[in-house]
Amino acid sequence: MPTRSLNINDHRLELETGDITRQAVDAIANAANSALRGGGGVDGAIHRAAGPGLLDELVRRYPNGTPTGSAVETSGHRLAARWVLHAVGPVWQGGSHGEAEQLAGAYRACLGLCERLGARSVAFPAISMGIYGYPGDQGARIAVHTVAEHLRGETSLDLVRFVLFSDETRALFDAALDEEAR
Ligand code: AR6
Repeated sequence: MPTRSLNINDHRLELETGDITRQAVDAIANAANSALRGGGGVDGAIHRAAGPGLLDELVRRYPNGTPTGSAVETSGHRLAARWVLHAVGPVWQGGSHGEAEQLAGAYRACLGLCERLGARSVAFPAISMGIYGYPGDQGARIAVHTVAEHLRGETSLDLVRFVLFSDETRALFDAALDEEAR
């Protein structure tokens, strides 16, 4: 599927189908867990591509991990990206346990790190929408809306790209972008 984009105040919000570990952007976000010690899904793929230095840095800098709804940064090690933003989305528990606010918080924490680091471009996976079981339509809507709101404000970011791993997930983000552009 071709890349799609929406311009917001001269900043670009893009949707792409692919593998986030191959992105040549300033920062890529990781869908991590609170322990920050690696895992499956996109977390496993990022650790494999970055090499063992990534886990070493996490252990050294974040011995206690980070709470759900927050994010921390490391360098990109062997990745093309300069930074990895390790975001912890919520495990879906039915929707009445603060999941929506935690998911938005995970995206916002990464966007805040980008501002602090001076990143001009960042790529996100569909946080919580795999192993953590977040319903796709709601998860995509929160992701796109949280980023769009951020790009409407003061920002150092020129580009925010969602890199979706399957056509199914991509379709959910396409629908969310349609809604946001209305
Ligand atoms: N590039 C882009 N997206 C990917 C890639 C990739 N290389 N690989 C998978 N995805 P998940 P979660 C998609 O399960 O739901 C780990 O064990 C995937 O298809 O990776 O937040 C962590 O350590 C899905 O759409 O993350 C945590 O314990 C999306 O990335 C837990 O999983 C997120 O799926 C986090 O679960």
